[in-house]
Amino acid sequence: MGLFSSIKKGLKKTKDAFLSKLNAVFHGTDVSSDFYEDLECALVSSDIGVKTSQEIIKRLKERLVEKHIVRQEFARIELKNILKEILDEAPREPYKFPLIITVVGVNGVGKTTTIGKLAKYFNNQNKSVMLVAGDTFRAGAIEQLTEWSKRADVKIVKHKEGAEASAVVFDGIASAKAKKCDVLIIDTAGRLHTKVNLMEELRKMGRIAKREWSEASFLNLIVLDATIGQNSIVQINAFKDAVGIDGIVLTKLDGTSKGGIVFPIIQELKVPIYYIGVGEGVDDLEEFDSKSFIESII
Ligand SMILES: Nc1nc2c(ncn2[C@@H]2O[C@H](COP(=O)(O)OP(=O)(O)OP(=O)(O)O)[C@@H](O)[C@H]2O)c(=O)[nH]1
Ligand SMILES: [Mg+2]
Repeated sequence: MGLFSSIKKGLKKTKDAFLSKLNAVFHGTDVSSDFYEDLECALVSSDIGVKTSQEIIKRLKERLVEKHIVRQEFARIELKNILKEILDEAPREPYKFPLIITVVGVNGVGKTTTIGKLAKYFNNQNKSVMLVAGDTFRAGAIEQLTEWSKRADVKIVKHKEGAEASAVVFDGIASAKAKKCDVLIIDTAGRLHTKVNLMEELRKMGRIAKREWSEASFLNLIVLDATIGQNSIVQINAFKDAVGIDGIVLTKLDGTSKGGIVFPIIQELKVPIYYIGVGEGVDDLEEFDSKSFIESII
């Protein structure tokens, strides 16, 4: 499937919900006094959050005055432009190799699946990839990552269940350096952002990685389940404070109408979204692109 059609398919539920709310607001000819209030309600109920919805309304009001717009059809075009501008406020950094990606997040959000997809994504770009089975805690986690390594046809470094996660990272880096890998992707156990000792374990993994491969570039990606909506903001802030977050992967967009969550994530936190997950298969990962995202929902 082409890039655009795959994103469209993944965002269909978000689009259907968003459009029906917008159509209920943009039903007249001119922008009336109730218009902004109705629009704010539509935005807030589309998971855009109060703060970002108010910011969008503020910008829209200014824009319409500036351009002398009164017709709803033109206001709608301006709204689309503003939504796109917001998504461009936290751009992704280009990759530098060798690259160590540590994938973190709460339980069950799609970390391991995303790693499988990322492995295939880099492999397709002729990068040499190695996975590190840093989730030594959950039963079956190592086998699950091993399966993904086979599916994506990449190398994996693993220890036994119960081993110390930092020790696996240490070995993974030694092996990746020896084999001159371009990308090392570290799986981590799911953890509630409120668990202080587990956050300390993540920090330790990060310290070891930096010490052992100081020439590499580092990317901490948090995986978020899009179906949880507003709670994503809380999770990002907690992981950001504990280990630092460079970017986001938003998974399970295919199963939810809550895709509007990307707006407050970017507008309020200024953390870039790197990828979106639009299914359970190895190819169901797309680079986040503001233009195709907007075109897919509005
Ligand atoms: N529909 C859909 N399902 C997904 C997506 N990404 C992951 N999943 C599913 O989410 C479930 C959990 O995925 P995992 O990759 O095991 O999640 P995890 O974060 O590694 O889980 P823990 O290691 O237990 O914390 C699996 O059933 C995946 O197939 C996605 O983009 N879309
Ligand atoms: Mg996992």
